[in-house]
Amino acid sequence: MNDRPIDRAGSPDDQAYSNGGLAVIAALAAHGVDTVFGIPGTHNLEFYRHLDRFGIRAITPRHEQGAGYAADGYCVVSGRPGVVLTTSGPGLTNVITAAATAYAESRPMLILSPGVPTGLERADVGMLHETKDSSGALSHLLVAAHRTRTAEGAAQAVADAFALFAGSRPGPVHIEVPLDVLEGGWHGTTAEPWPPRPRPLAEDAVDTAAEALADSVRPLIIAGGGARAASAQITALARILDAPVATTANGKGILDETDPLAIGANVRWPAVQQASRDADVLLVVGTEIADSDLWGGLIGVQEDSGPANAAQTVIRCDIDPDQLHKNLRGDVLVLGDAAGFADGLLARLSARTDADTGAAAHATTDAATDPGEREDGAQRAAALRQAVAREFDTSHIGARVTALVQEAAGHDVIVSGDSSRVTYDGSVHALIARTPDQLLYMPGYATLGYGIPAAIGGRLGAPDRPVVCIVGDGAAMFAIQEIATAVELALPIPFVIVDNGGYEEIEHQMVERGISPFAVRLHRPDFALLAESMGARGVAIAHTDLDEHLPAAIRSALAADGPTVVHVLEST
Ligand SMILES: Cc1ncc(C[n+]2csc(CCOP(=O)(O)OP(=O)(O)O)c2C)c(N)n1
Ligand SMILES: [Mg+2]
Repeated sequence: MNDRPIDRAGSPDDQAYSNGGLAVIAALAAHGVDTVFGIPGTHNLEFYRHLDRFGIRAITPRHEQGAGYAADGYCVVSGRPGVVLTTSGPGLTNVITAAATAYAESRPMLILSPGVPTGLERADVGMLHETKDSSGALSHLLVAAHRTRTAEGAAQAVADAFALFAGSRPGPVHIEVPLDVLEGGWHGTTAEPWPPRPRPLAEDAVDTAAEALADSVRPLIIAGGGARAASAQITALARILDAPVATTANGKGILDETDPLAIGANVRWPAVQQASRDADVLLVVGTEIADSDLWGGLIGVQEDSGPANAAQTVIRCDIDPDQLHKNLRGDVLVLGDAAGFADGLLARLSARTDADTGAAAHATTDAATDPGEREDGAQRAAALRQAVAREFDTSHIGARVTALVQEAAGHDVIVSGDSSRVTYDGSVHALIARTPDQLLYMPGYATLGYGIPAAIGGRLGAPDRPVVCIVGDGAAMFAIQEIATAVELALPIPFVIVDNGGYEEIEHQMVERGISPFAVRLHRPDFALLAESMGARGVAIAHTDLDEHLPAAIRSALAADGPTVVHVLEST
């Protein structure tokens, strides 16, 4: 059935349109939302009606999954939750994979949709877009899914979602506004402004953590996506402790990767995992240290490793109490926001340093806290970087393309990637991030079709920064239609598609299992021509000509008045 108009209550005057849609959009505006990603449909127009009045920009991707990933890219770059507006039924179910990605990566995403009218829940009457129980389905996949009963309740649900994003482990939230509520009257006022205060820290746990760190000889810091907003504090902590810092992929750039203490987003490599066991104090901030980051390895001294266990103190900080215990025991557990925790540690450690300096002047320094005993952090980090360099194949096309892109686009380039080898065997390690917003990626959910829309959202979130998408051919075909969105928005994004003729990683896995490869070699579209058909520029470069042609192609794409698809052809 095609979308068809529905009876709409109200007259053209503003008062008549003071409806549930207004309650929700006013609440978004009150929480600082100025951009929403979504596709309009018959049922969600009473959301759309009010956007302009609040100066909220509507971005229209070509598929709701693209809307979700663009919202995610926007969020990572801008630091503000991504908001997605779908219609009921298929619009909502189309965004589910992006929402599940936001859940896996702990990133805030607010999804708003209409739902069947009150009283028609599970009625199965054949209404347009009718879905058996959409908010029931989403409640199983998201952090929270609310089906509201009133316009006031819908506005409150928006405020609650922002409170959750600011005060808990972030993730996706869905608010379903029944059609009768969306289109029915509302006489309320706007919601509380964002953000609310972070939760207070347990001071005694911070004391214990500071003491352990002050006495440490070989400290190591592991920072994850939950510490992205604490980059300045983690940097200061690394300095005061002379401690090397390794990050997960989602934490990439928390410590400038050119810093002498930086090990990079390299927790996957055995040398770094061994260093995590050799450390006497391991400080783990904002990460569950997930297997999707460790590739089957382990971080830290595990419970069953015998006597060595006693030799290591593990300090963990997370905003989610459940995360504090995942994948590695913790000896000192700090529930709270990473920046607040790191500030608390810094205050205590610098007070101790001052006291020690004073004591040293009187020749009474306690040997156990003598910073002279601590191993040289920069030397340890340099040795680890060298060990990683031996393990990481810099000749892989993903590493080469990433290095050439960064050389051409500048050190502050934002790179979006996908579940392609060019990303996880390339950009994750080869990109040299100075700040924690330079890699748009989803290592946990590892879905295909993220990179193209995420780059669009990223560029919208940082209009003055160079944003480059680098993805495989398989990943590109999951979201190629979003090139048309970038054309409409006139975004000068180079979309580099590294084409190896199919699902190479899966082909390798088939070979490893003794399966003769099939279903993985794919027809190779002419991506440059396809781009041109959508109004973008298209360039093709043979992999043998990368050094010669890729930097110039990237530079001219970044200076263009719209997107460019750069088709890099590998021989197969
Ligand atoms: C939505 C989704 N479907 C299937 C997969 C399984 N999968 C993982 S990698 C991959 C191949 C991706 O191809 P491409 O982007 O060209 O990267 P390549 O492996 O060739 O480097 C596939 C099919 C997935 N991760 N996500
Ligand atoms: Mg491929």
